[in-house]
Amino acid sequence: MNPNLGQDDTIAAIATPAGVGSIGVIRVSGNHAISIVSQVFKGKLQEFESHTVHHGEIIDPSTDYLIDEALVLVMKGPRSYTGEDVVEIQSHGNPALLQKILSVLITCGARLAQPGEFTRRAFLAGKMDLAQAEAVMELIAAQSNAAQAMALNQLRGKLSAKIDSVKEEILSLLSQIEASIDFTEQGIDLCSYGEIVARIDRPYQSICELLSRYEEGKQIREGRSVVIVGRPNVGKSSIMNYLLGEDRAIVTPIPGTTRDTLEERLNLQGHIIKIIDTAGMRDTTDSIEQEGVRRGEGALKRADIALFVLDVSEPIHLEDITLWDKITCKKKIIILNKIDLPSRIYIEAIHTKYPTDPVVLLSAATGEGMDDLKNKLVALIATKEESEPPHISLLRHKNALERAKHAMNRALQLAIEALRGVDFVRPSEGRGGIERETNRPPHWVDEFLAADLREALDALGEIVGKITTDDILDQIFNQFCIVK
Ligand SMILES: Nc1nc2c(ncn2[C@@H]2O[C@H](COP(=O)(O)OP(=O)(O)OP(=O)(O)O)[C@@H](O)[C@H]2O)c(=O)[nH]1
Ligand SMILES: [Mg+2]
Repeated sequence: MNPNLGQDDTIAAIATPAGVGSIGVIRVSGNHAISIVSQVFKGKLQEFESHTVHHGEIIDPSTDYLIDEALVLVMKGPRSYTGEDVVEIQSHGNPALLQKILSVLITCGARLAQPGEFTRRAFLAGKMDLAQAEAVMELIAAQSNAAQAMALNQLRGKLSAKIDSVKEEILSLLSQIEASIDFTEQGIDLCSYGEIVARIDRPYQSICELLSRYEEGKQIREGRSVVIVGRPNVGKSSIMNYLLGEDRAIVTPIPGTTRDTLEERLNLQGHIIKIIDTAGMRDTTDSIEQEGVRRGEGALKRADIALFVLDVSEPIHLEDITLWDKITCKKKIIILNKIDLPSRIYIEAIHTKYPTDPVVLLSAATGEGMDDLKNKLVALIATKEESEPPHISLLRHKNALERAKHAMNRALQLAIEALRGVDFVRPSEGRGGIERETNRPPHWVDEFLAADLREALDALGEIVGKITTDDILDQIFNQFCIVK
């Protein structure tokens, strides 16, 4: 944020999207929000109770000119989004009118809000942590039900709660190790290395679990990519067109019609997917087609889900089998297309050969089997947002978790080595028990362990914003739309 712009300023912005609407909302936040709006609103705003709505006239105080009739909502801090006094003006949704009200408010002492400044203030006031603030932006941008559910979970603190519980475990171990360091001279052990290993491993596993959900979280956020592959002429482009409901790709009876990959976005029962049609895969000497096949193979490698299309009206080709071996994505559907024609494939054999992959009998010509294809596709895409642990979908969170994971792994390896060392020099029975202080690894082991645990805590703290620099805050909040 521009360092010349003060945190104490009262800020204002139009909250509703650009364009004409039946109503438009202007939001004002800051210590002087009520006194500034009082100058443009005819009515005793100062005396209104918090969280009440009032009808009145909005005027230009320099001329007394009536601008509009509006509803005004008063929310006094700290019980407001930003924690400060907030006033919202609901006027008619004419963009010129809204601009006029905004400029009058600015003349009266408000400042135009920077992108993300309302949410930044909410974060600085402790109304939400950083992961929740980011969730506000994610929720505004979410394009599918699943992405909305994921952002809402994050906003409601599910990710933050998980991070906090992992931090709590690490912190309690760290404080015990630090106490151990202080008592080393007296030969007092506060916990054994066996226990330390177990207590590092638990949060370490939780971090790994969170990281393992990143790819899926990213796919939910950005939409999954679904690639249609098969040898030439099996009906890939026809399937793409049917799913899109339009003649997007060229379809002809000539094998090798599609030359380039073709991408479109599609909303399938509330799930956004990126569907990609590819050139038919075959060995060819045509250099344009070769490039098309190469691009198709690249799309197949990057895709989350593959739709592998076979033509039932022809026997299985060698090209079908070669292509099958190239499909490495975990999720796939086998489509047996052209079932309106006499079948020359023994369908049972497909089920037997690929027992775990869903198979759809389809006709892109008549539409038969399309609902089955959509349902099977949605079943592959759908995730249970309530399941543990929460998804992470932002690169910033992934990077921080990776740093935490490395630090925890270092600590884990060191603790395991220390544990082995104690076992190797265990004194013989019957000589007064185990003299642990003489067999303990050197004191620096505990100091290194403490340093690694602290590093992991710092990295986790960055996610929820306990340890954050102004630069990081700028990077995050600058991505917001102004009014949030
Ligand atoms: N009878 C019948 N014909 C189909 C069906 N699906 C596609 N076709 C026909 O099969 C031919 C090839 O269809 P496309 O959709 O172009 O096949 P493609 O796999 O995209 O082919 P390339 O782009 O060459 O790789 C066209 O003549 C389609 O009309 C189907 O379900 N039944
Ligand atoms: Mg095609």
